[in-house]
Amino acid sequence: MCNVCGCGEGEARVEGEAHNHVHEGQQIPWALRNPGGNGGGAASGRDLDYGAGPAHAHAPGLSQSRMVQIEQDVLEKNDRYAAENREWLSERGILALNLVSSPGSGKTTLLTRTVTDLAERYPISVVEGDQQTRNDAERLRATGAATVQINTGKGCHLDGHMVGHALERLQPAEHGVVFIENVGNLVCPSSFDLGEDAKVVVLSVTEGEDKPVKYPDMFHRADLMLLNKTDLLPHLDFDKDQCIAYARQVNPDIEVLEVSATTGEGFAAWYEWLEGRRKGRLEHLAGDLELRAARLRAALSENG
Ligand SMILES: Nc1nc2c(ncn2[C@@H]2O[C@H](COP(=O)(O)OP(=O)(O)OP(=O)(O)O)[C@@H](O)[C@H]2O)c(=O)[nH]1
Ligand SMILES: [Zn+2]
Ligand SMILES: [Zn+2]
Ligand SMILES: [Zn+2]
Repeated sequence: MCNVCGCGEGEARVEGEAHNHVHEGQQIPWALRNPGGNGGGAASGRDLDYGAGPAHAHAPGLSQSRMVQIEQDVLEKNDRYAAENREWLSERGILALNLVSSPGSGKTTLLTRTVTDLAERYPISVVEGDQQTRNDAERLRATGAATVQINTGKGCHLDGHMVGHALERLQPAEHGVVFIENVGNLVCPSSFDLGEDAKVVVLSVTEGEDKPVKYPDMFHRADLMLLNKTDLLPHLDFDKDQCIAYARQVNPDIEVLEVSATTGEGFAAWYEWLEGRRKGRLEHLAGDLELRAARLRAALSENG
């Protein structure tokens, strides 16, 4: 995992931002600072299994226990930023969805269509994550949606800190929806909470039906799987039922919708899912505010 080997450190840039403050403990490269210990890879038979041991990972020169410690530190720090984002979004009644997938599954195509179709219904803005280029942000901006690009450099996922800065720049409208397009990668983005309400994993039918069991963490943590590029099914040997069964094997609660981002097939159900989530978020906020108002009234009447 990159939070052990350090590949995610040091190069992220939020578009338009001179990031000149230093957060506590940010000057890592962890792996370089703490050499020593044995590499923890274990091989059995003819296979090489670098996921064996308590860290489920391998980094040359680091023991398994040291890797577990490093990972815990990184993730704890991330979780604090994510919690701040969550609170910030929740106070404003904003629904935030984290779109994750391997590269090229169709996230940007799906978002472009979604943002265009729903622009009249509620305010939508987008945080675009990529290692390099502003291409996706430009595709989104062409629809009129407010968009901030985050380039992660060598990093292979967005983290809570980057997204916090992107939200500050974006200033998304209250009661709206923020889509976060994560870096195309089925592994690392699964570990980093961004403060989102839900993870939506986009899997395209050209990738093969066994992805949910090959990369289980991502599917385990997702609330919804969008099975994209269904327009190509007639040309492929893709076992859709097996794919869905694999997804449910790693996550019995995962919801599944079949869509085609190029034709728009299946999008009505996706919009219904979104609307349901947004209502849930707003009802939750309304409930909290009613409770708060009741407490204020009680305090007022106590004061006579
Ligand atoms: N046939 C078909 N092609 C699609 C569909 N959705 C996306 N594509 C194509 O798949 C390619 C990749 O789409 P993108 O939307 O750029 O994918 P992405 O997930 O944003 O890619 P990254 O940001 O690089 O991870 C493009 O050529 C799209 O036109 C679909 O539903 N059907
Ligand atoms: Zn990584
Ligand atoms: Zn994209
Ligand atoms: Zn910062």
